[in-house]
Amino acid sequence: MSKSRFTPSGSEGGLPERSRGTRLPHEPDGPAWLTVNSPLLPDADALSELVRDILDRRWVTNQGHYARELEARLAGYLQVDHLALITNATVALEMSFLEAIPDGEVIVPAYSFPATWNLFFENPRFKAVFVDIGEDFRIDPDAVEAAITDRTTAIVAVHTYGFPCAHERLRALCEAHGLTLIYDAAHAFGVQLAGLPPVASLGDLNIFSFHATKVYNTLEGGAVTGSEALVHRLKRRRNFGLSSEEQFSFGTNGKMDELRAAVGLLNLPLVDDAIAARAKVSRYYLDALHSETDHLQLFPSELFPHGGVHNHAHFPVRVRPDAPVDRDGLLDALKRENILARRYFYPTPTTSELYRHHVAPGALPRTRACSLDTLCLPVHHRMTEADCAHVVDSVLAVLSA
Ligand code: T4K
Repeated sequence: MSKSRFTPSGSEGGLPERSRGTRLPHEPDGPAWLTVNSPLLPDADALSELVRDILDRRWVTNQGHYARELEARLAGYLQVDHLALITNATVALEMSFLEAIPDGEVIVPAYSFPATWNLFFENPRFKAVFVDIGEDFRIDPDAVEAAITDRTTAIVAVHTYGFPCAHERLRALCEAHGLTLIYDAAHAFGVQLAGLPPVASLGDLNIFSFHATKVYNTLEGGAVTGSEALVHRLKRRRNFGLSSEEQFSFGTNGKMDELRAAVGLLNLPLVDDAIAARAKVSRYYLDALHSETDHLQLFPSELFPHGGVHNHAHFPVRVRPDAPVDRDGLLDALKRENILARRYFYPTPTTSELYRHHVAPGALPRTRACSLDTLCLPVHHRMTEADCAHVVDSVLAVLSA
């Protein structure tokens, strides 16, 4: 019996088997789940060979052979001249904010992962000004414009789910008001919109996550792209601020070790096939769920942008108010079928006690709505057609109840 995967070389015909699923670390003897994501991993023998070489060299971190090689190859893949590899995207964001944003107010969407804004609350140099998103999850440029004051120093925008922001509007606002533009591109590896430069070269700085749950990963990891001068300063900052044995400025430890760089090098040639496999999952869902648009809002033109390249990092759906269940009802029903969808992003500052002093009651209505009605369905390169059918059948069973 064939066990085809959604890989370019695999046969797609007749897919009776489901993939084996994932056991969660806190449920070692529990069921295998069809998870929202699954890490892209290299061949074990190929990795062992690189691990042996790293051990032979006895140089295991601090800009070693593999980290330098990966930095060069990623710059090529993302079509930029300057890239710094960082230990994870959270540290990369924090370093970028400290290095590139003057003291003042920073406009940032409340609909994101806490890594996007946490530093602004813990560092007195900054004040976060939350703004709302549009119906398509991306920061609303009109809300940004309305939030600019003479204390504003930067806009931090997020290419949520890999859907690129309204870049031309944001860039024009930054130029008009002298602001720094930083993109949290954690979800946007390899994305490109028709008529625009690659996503890695849109912002003054662009931060990517290479966490295991991302389209491309180094287990944990991240990178920053930007101008030669800024990337140079960030390379110094990731090494405690040291520029020589005797000279230092402010910094942290943001380096990537050789083992993770080796994983990254082996994963890079696999990523295009993985994205193609993800695209097939998206296409399957869109085709199978399009008759349910009274109950679910889908995002076909964001997932398959005309003339552009998307990476299928996530497959978000919004559960409409007149659906027979709400978002959490759908989440629970899928769990009963061993499908682990995720509420990215929930909570947000509109639904979390922690930020109650920073969000006025009733403010940011679209952020609040999306955090309560959005669910990300499983999408990853290991899913079989039978996995997709299981998800779709489970969703339809709930919606037609
Ligand atoms: N900016 C944005 C917009 C972000 O979304 C993120 C992170 C960041 C910045 C910061 O990036 P990093 O500092 O992490 O580089 C995950 C990730 O940990 C996080 O990276 C990600 N965004 C966030 C949206 O999701 P959880 O709590 O959902 O992860 P977890 O452990 O529940 O994993 C999700 C699913 O993935 C599991 O159900 C199964 C699968 N999985 C996960 C891991 C770790 C595996 O199959 N194998 C694994 O090893 O946070």
